[in-house]
Amino acid sequence: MHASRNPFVRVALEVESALAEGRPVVALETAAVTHGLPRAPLARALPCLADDDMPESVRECFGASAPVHAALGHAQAAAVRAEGAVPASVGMLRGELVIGLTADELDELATSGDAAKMSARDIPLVAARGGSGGTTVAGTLLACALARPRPIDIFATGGIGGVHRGFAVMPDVSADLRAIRETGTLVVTAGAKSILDLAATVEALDTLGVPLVGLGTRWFPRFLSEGCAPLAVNAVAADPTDAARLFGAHAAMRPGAGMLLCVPPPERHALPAAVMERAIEAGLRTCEERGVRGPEVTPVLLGAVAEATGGASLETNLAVLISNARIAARVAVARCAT
Ligand code: PSU
Ligand code: MN
Repeated sequence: MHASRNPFVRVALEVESALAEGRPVVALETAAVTHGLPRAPLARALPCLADDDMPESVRECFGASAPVHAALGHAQAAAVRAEGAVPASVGMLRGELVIGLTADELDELATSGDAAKMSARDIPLVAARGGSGGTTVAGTLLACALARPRPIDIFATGGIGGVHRGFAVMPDVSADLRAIRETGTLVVTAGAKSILDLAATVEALDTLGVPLVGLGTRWFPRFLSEGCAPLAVNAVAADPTDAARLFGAHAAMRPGAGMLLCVPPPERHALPAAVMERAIEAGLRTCEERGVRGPEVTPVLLGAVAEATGGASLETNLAVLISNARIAARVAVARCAT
């Protein structure tokens, strides 16, 4: 008797074979593609593409006419491949949760006019209606758990959701936090998005018992800003191989629980903290004026911050999303080698 297939889930053959053979796989979210980035080409060349060590295959994704949200999806997948791992971009197309979107499918998702922003709770609802959507961290973690023949245990994002500022008045806490606790996957992230209350977010992760590992840092990073929040991580990984070692012990002893690998933004591309903070305050005012609530808060804030920094935060966000995909792939490769 063979296991029954889930009619709502499709695992790409390439991803399925890699999982079956114990080769490295990295899951990638698509809420940044569908809801986190502008749907137009960049106004100027992306600075991180000029880095010496940037793979040519990643550079090629950002043609002059390519809308940046679609380019990012391709670039993250190319970044994972360049490190020798298989990318599993996650998204829903016409009611089917796809784990391992092809380049054409990524374009279909990027150009879909009514893609939903899907956290875990939304995925079955959108599936039942035959809809399409991008997955948040929580949504992508659900896909990691549903992957066959075994779950995907490494995943890259830009910055996780968390506890929003002003939560005493409006308790907006991202479902990402609980999903990380409940899924046995390593999440590679530049800390939590600094549009949040980072101290409260770290406290919430502490309560949930999610271990924070810093890659070459003792402190929780500040997403796109340089410098660190004065919030200590629980362990420091010297390099991706060391991170794989720490995660290996975690996975063996706490199966079914997640871990965060906190990676500061690439130094050359990080924003001065004061610039970022002013932009976030402007963004929070925009949300207040427009009465933005719920899942719209994060995309509106990110957009307002990009506007207030003249596009600089967008460039840093892209650098972080690409860099985290590469680092996640290095950890996945190291994990499979041991
Ligand atoms: N990282 C980014 N850009 C993004 C996100 C992460 O650099 O747009 C997305 C992730 O999908 C994350 C979501 O799960 O923002 C958080 O949304 P919310 O605060 O509504 O849970
Ligand atoms: Mn929220």
